[in-house]
Amino acid sequence: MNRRNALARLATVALLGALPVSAFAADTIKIGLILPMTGPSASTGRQVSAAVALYQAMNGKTVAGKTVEVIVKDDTGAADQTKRLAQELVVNDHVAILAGFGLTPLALAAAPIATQAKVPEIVMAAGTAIITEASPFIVRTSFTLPQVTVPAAEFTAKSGAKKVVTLVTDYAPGIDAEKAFKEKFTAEGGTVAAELRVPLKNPDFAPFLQRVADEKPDAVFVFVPSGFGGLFVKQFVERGLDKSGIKLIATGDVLDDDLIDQMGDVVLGVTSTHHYSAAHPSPENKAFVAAFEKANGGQRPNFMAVGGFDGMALIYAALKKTNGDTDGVKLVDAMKGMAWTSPRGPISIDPETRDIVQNVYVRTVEKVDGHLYNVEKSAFEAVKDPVKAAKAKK
Ligand code: VNL
Repeated sequence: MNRRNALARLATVALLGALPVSAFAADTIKIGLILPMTGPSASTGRQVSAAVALYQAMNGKTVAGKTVEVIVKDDTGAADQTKRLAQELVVNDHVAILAGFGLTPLALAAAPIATQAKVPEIVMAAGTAIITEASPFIVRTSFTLPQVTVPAAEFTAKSGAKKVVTLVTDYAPGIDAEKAFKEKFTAEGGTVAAELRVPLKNPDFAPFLQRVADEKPDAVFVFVPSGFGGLFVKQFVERGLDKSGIKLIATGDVLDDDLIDQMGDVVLGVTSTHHYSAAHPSPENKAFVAAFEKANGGQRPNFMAVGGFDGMALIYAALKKTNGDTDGVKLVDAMKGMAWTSPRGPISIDPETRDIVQNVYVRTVEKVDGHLYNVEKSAFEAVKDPVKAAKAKK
């Protein structure tokens, strides 16, 4: 550590309000993995942490001659906890990297810590477009809602639907999806007749589904976060909407691989758009799914798992490139422009925005060997987050 770095670190420690402790153990690189391991989004924590563990089981725990140690912390889905844990991990545990972040408010809560401490924040799960703008140390391996929603709006318009109702969970990623859908669908000549927002906490979809039925649109476009799709589909069926002639079109969050096989045949034929399906037909994905299922009692990996797996791939590749140097600026620089083949297909990190560039697939629910899967039918290739792409053009 040179003098300037040492001073910067002391200043950071002072800022964060803690006592300076011993210097880094140079042969161990620590990653603080902050996730909702309990609470309503526990499935996301379980998927991401299992995939991170699988990455290390498949690729070893050593990079550039150093041992990579992952410290998992449960923020229960509460942003004040995320912030406190990020601070503790930086100050007390001297983590070189913060990772995880199951929901948008949690990713945003850690951003000031990443900036102050100059520690990379790898967002493996959350999906609101603006997240990467909250700190120059944020790099994302999940997706953005506008990225997967614009193709859904295009598909909906091409399918001949003229009048649509949108139904989203009422927080940042839902609003992102609602806006992206409306902008693209109206540009294609369609009309959005109603924009319905369902509370994030303890959602009851019934009154909103009644509104959908009353509007009699050609289709309903839906986003709910991972873990909530089962309840949505159950209430959709209870209200008889599966027999109403109103076409269901969703982001892949709704037909999550974690839950889809329990949803029943009512979802057969439903179209969604997303960046990952466990049915993605590539050798990389077949190996990933088989290893994940083997390590997790048959549990299928979902898009959250792939975000965690690729986040680790990115961290390992960056550490290789810096030859084990954990300087945050050097690590983020190493990550910019990185490109590789993920279980989801080809991906890269946009060097301008630090956001992920990836294929977005149009999928239909089908039965494969007696189980429900989102089977990919076509792809929009190398899609950037459209919100930041539009800003860059101005
Ligand atoms: C978010 C976006 C969370 C999409 C999700 O599941 C999801 C988020 C927990 O940004 O909060 O499927």
